[in-house]
Amino acid sequence: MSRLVVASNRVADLSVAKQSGGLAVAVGEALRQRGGVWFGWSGDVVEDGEPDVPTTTSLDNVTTVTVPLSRSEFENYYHGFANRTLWPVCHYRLDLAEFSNEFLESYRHTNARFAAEIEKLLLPDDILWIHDFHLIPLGSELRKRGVTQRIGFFLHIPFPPIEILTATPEHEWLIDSIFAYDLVGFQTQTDLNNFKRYLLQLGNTTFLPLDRLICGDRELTAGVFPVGIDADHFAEVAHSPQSDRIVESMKVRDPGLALIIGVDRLDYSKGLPERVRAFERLLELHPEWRNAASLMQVAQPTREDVDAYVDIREELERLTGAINGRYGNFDWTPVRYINRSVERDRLAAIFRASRIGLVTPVRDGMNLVAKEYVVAQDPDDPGVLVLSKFAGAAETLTEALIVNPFDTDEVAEALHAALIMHQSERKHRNYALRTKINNFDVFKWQKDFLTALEHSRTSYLIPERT
Ligand code: GDG
Repeated sequence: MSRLVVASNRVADLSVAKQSGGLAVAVGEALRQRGGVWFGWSGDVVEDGEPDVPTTTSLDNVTTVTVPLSRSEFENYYHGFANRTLWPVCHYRLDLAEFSNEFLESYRHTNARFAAEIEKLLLPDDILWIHDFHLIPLGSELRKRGVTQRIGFFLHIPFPPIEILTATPEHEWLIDSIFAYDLVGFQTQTDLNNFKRYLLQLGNTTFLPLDRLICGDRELTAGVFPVGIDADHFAEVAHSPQSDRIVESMKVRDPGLALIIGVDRLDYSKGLPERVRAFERLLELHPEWRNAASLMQVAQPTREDVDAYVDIREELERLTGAINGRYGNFDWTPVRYINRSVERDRLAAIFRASRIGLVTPVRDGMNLVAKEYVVAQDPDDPGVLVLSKFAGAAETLTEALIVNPFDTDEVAEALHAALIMHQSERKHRNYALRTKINNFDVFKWQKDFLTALEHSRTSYLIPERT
């Protein structure tokens, strides 16, 4: 088995990976099985003139190598091209996208710098797995340096339709750089179709069966690899003695209250204002839920240096305040808004105690919260998942109540339907969803991607190996 080299924006601490979620566990497991290196940003920013040497730590056969960003890289590469250009473009939000040559140059330059660092770590038989929008051109930068090993790329966020992508200056360069990879993976068929439609319209790609794509002298395999969760572990945490205690104390504190739970980074892609409006509409259309149902929204702060994130936070706080002022009373708070991170164990217990998991992004690559909510339920008396059709997860989780997050009335009616749903239907839906989530967990995702990468045809094989 080849050694694995992973590159992603951030690197998980492998000694505590279980706490940080499934992705870190799955990548960690692949690295431990094969031995290898995990490369990424340390999270530190160094000022001009300060040393920016990599930090290396090793645990058994896995080494993590992290580098700081310079102040200018942090502003222009990370908070610039990644967060202010690519993130909004890939979430269909051209209105929020900022285009600047300085951002683009820094994005290219930082990826080139990372490539130089990674090249030093490589052995001839390694395979490389690069993650997400921060690092799209990393593969082509590695190729420029003569790297011939197999390289795969996985995009965690949506691939937008051509009509949106072509508004991005230098989009041809960006997409062309994907052809440096041997395998490119997307979350959904929609994303893969968007990618292929872009290539079709640009007209310089030959399409072969099994999504093999030829452009110039390069061959690339494209595929759909929906990311999953560590389902067994999350279900276990949700049913631990500590969770039992949390669930019990929540019942004692608010007897009979139907809790609707939302958990998201406070990001404009997650549809949070739309969600609060839909809950308010539920109270208008079905007043029997006043004093009887509450929306609990955990909104972990994120990217607070970017204006659009300040705006979304203010809008959410305004809406929450207004609805609580209008409907709340001494005994009942309609919306409980928690603007900080909650520990993972507690989250699992809160999911289990909630009658509805409300996951209504206006655009989302996959959405892992939807999957976590389902497996945290008590299979004999489960809650209901209400899921946006614009989450990648909706492509497979078809037994959820699928809604259009922009249609306030539709979401409100879905909430009502979920709240009155008979136990037998809830069990039936939960069983079907749980089976899919268990069968396609994060370990299968990791294995499927790496197997496909190892079997991908590549025009970069070192001559003596072909
Ligand atoms: C990107 C794509 C894709 C959230 N709040 C807290 C907390 N969380 C955890 C959740 C979940 C994770 O963070 C969020 O994952 P999502 O999938 O929902 O969203 P993104 O962060 O946007 O991730 C997304 C994903 O990559 C994987 O490919 O699904 O579409 O955008 O695990 O539970 N965890 C804790 N406290 C919180 O307050 N501990």
